[in-house]
Amino acid sequence: MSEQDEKYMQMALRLAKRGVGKVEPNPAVGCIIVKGNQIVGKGWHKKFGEAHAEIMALEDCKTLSVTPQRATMYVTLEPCCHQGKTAPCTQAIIEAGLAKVFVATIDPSKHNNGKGIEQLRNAGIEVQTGICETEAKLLNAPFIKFASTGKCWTVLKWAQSIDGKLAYDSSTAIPSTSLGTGLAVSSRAPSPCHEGVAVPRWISNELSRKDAQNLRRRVGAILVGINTIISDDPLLTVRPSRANMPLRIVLDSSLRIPLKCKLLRTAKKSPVLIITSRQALQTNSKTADRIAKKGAEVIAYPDMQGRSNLYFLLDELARRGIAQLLVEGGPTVIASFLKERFVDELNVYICPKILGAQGNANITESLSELSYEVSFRHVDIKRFGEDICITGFSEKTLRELSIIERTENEEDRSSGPADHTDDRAGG
Ligand code: AOF
Ligand code: ZN
Repeated sequence: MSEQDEKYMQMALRLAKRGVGKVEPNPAVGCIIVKGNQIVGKGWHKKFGEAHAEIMALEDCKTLSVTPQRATMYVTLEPCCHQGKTAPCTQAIIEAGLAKVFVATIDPSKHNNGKGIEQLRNAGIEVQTGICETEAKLLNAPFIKFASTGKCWTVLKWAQSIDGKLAYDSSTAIPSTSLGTGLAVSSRAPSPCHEGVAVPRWISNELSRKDAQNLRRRVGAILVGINTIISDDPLLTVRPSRANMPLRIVLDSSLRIPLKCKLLRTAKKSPVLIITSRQALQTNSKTADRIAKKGAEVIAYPDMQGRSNLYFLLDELARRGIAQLLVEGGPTVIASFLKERFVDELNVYICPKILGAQGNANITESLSELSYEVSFRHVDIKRFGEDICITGFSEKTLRELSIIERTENEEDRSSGPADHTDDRAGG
């Protein structure tokens, strides 16, 4: 594999990225076709349900009036060999008469998982795998997790002040100079749910909030705790809207959700799921009926026998085929996901403000009982005006998915009890 091959695959990866936020729960895939040192076709999977990257690239060859016969293909994911919403890509590649295919990484789906590569090889096409493999796996890590384990990829997202506050304190007066109004107070957003709230006050700036919208575009469900609904009254929708809107989930163990909140007012247009306790469902059955009439679904946790309710939630999401979940707060909910180690990806917006007593919902306090460290890898830092956003993947997840290598300790554990007879560290 040459430097040039790697360059072409990097190009294909850049094309693939254009599909993020539009193709999910499918993977984002890019493809380049090269003939005689010239790029003759480019393609990427543009939208869920539409043509795959390879088909787009083969079609693209027509614009240059070049036949892809005897050409080389660089594709970021193993070509599919099944009839899905579209016809198998392997068939199209074989029929087009390509000589060689470079594949960055395997598609671990049941319908593929090496079978696509095998089909190409059986047809006499040379296939080389593993080029830019880590980048390709990172790009589709949520897809890889769901396809190989059936479990949903969990993204935790919050915006905080430098002193760790996720919201403004609604009982604190603010100076008129900062908002141009008298004593108007609110938390992160304007809230018609309760009296006395008039002015939107966000922790993060508009650019950060726009970026957070991109996260929502990727996922099948967005989750918040009931306190976030009561204090912020968020809509939790994707704007501009898309055909299959993410499921909006509220963890509300006592059924405290205000019937007039934005979420319930829009439940008929965009699905809402309220998860509560069995006790609340029994004692407030009329409230549950009213919520259901608004178009929301209400379900109760089963008896978890001491295990966290989040196990039920994640099983339920898997059952519904939801591949990615975005957890948007507040601090109690975020901490409960971290306590159970249910985090695959992190997005934290840090805003240049120290809120002191004007701040509320302190993430640092909620996390103070976490008994272990959670580490993130492949970290990136982006700037949005004067806000910054730190993103990263859970180290544990990346190891479990073999995206990064397991440590020696982990390998010891998986190959049985460690033999300490030659322990030179001396224990
Ligand atoms: C490819 N190239 O660009 C993508 C692939 O329902 P369909 O027909 O869109 O098939 C979706 C499945 O195809 C998806 O689960 C994954 O296994 C594979 N995605 N394969 O050859 C592509 N997006
Ligand atoms: Zn395909």
